[in-house]
Formats: sequence, structure tokens, C-alpha cells
Amino acid sequence: MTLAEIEQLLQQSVDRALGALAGAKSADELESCRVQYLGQKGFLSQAKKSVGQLPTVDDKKKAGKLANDADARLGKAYDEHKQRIEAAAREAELAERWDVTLPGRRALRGRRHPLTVTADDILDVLGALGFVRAEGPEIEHDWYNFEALNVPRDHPARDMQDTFYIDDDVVLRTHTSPVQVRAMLAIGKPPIRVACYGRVYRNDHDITHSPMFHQVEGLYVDGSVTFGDLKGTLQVFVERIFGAKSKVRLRPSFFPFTEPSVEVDVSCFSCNGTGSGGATVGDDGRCRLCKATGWIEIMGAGMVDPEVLRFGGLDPDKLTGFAFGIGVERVAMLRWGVSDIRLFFENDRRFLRQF
Ligand code: FA5
Repeated sequence: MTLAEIEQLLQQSVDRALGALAGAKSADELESCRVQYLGQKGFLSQAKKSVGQLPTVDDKKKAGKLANDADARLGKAYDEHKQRIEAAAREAELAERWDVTLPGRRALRGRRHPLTVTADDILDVLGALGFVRAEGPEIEHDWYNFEALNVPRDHPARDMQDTFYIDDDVVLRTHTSPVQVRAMLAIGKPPIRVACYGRVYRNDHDITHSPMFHQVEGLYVDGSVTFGDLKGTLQVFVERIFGAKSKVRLRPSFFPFTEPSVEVDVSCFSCNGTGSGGATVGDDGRCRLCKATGWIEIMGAGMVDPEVLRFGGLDPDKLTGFAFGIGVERVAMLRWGVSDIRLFFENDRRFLRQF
């Protein structure tokens, strides 16, 4: 071929090849274009081969440049179109398998039960005050549950708690107080400062009482523990659990295992202890949470009865102590305004999700 013929071949064929490459709709079509135009039998190879046969160096240079330019243009066009076809194929494949515009499916995450949250908060506060965890069995000897707590057999105080008996000597524990005696016997020497959390059982059920519920027991025994220490501990406790403005009120009460005994009230956190207004105000302007008294009962407490210290193997002439027992459900109900205790045990996710 002459220089003019090579020039003509390239001019005619490059445009055709570019058009064919651009029109390829699949990787296969593109590949056959490549073989046809850029392969060994294509016009470009033919042109390149002819360059070497041209008579003058000048012609070889010119034709060589033309052939190289054509090669570069076609190569670039081929690469670009190949990328386009591959991207389109990827997208088509994705569209077939995934609709990336669909909203994602949220993975369901578990969360702590509201009673666990409440108990953890109570135990955290007690932990910060130096109480260490103690445990005892839910199926308990009558002796720990009653007798060592100053409640002899056939004593009327047994009626205070409606008990599930396994047999004459074994009960489902009716409170966490038996752990007081277990802790005293196990630890043996002062200071004894324990907190026990766990299930307790009573034959009792209505919207504020459940046959199975939870208590947290606190016990502190040492050389000179006073009623003032109890009051101070309870004050710190209610401030942390119910808010910094909360106040404590102690009312005389009776438990066989403490003397003196008290019911512990916290100032109503709904009406700020005023008895009126607040988040739970009724149509008559009175606070419904505390029934307009300004106070809410939250637990029983008292100074450990000397007889109980003796049952725990300690000397009441040298040691004194205080104890308290909190109903966990009661605290949770107050905190979140739950009016029916059964909701905690029904495992209805619509209820549990709210905490
Ligand atoms: C006692 O159980 C004493 N052991 C508490 C105590 C400990 C006093 C240490 C002194 C020293 P009481 O029977 O009042 O006390 O129960 C304590 C709390 O448990 C109550 O305030 C109440 O919140 C909760 N409670 C009692 N019965 C039920 C029930 N059936 N369902 C849910 N909560 C209950």
C-alpha cells in the first residue's frame, strides 16, 4: 500500500470502527468488534504491517503516526465503552437482586426489663454506699424465713404474709429478709453491709400485688450503727432514685424483726409533696399519685431486733444494725406511672418497648 492508500484506509475504517464500538450492547458484541477492527486481521494491523513496506523514511514516519493515532483513539473508545457496559451489567444484576431504594429492615434489639432497670438502679445506689451483693435461696427453710426473724410458729405475725408452704419446714420465701440472717451467719464479723435482690412469693394477687414479686433488702451491722444512720442512708437513697428534691418521712410501724420499725415514705415526686397539681393531677386539682397526702410509701425498715442479731450469731450487746426492704415493682410502678402490676409479667412487647 502507498501512504495515500494507508491514509484512506485509516480514515474510512476508524469512523466505522468507532461507530461499531459505540453501538455494541453487550460485552460479547464489544469483543467481536474488538476482534474485527483491532484484532490481528483487522484494518489497523493491516495498516501497521504496510507501514514497514513504505519506500521512504518520511512516509514511514507519517503513516506510522497515523496508525498510532488511530490505535490510540480506538483503544480509548474501546476502554470507555467496556467500562460503560460493565457498569450497566453490574447495575442490572443489582437491580434484579436488591432494591436499594427500599427502606432497611431494622434489627430487633433486646433491652432490659423495666424491673431489671429499677433493681439495677437501686443496687447501683446501694453499691455506691458500700453495700455488697448477697444472695439466698428462693425455696427457703421456715427457720430463716420466719423463726430467725422473730416469727415463731403459730405466732399471729405469720399472718402478715400469706405464705406458700412446700411442707411444714420449707416455704417459698415471702421476703428477702431471710438473707439478713444468712449474711450474718456467713460473714460472722462486723462490718456487715449487704444488699440482696431477688424474687419473693406470697399468696396475694390484685392490680398492685402479685404472687411473685421482687424485693431489695439492705442490712448494715456494725459497732455503733444508729437510727440516724438509717435515716441518712434512706435520704441519700431516695434522692438518687426519685430526684434530688425528694424527702424522707419515717412513720412508726411494726415488723417482728426490727425494733423500732418504720414505714418509709418519700415526698410525692409528682406534686412535689404539696398534694395538689403535678403530672398526675385529677379533675378536682388533687394529686392522684399520693392521694393528695404529699407522701408515698416505698418500703419497710428499722433497727435490727437484738434477738435477730443473736439468731445471726452476733452479740447484740456489742453490735447494732439497720435493715430495710423495698418492693421493686412498687418503685417501678411509681416511677413510670404503671397502674397494673401484671403488665410487668405479661411479656407484651408493646408494653416493654416503652422503657
Ligand atoms: C417486708 O417484706 C419486710 N421484709 C421489709 C423489711 C425489711 C422491713 C427489713 C424491715 C426491715 P412488707 O411486707 O411491707 O415488708 O413488703 C415490703 C414491700 O414489698 C411493700 O412495701 C410492697 O412494696 C412490696 N410488696 C408486698 N407484697 C407485694 C405483692 N404481693 N406484690 C408486689 N409487691 C409487694
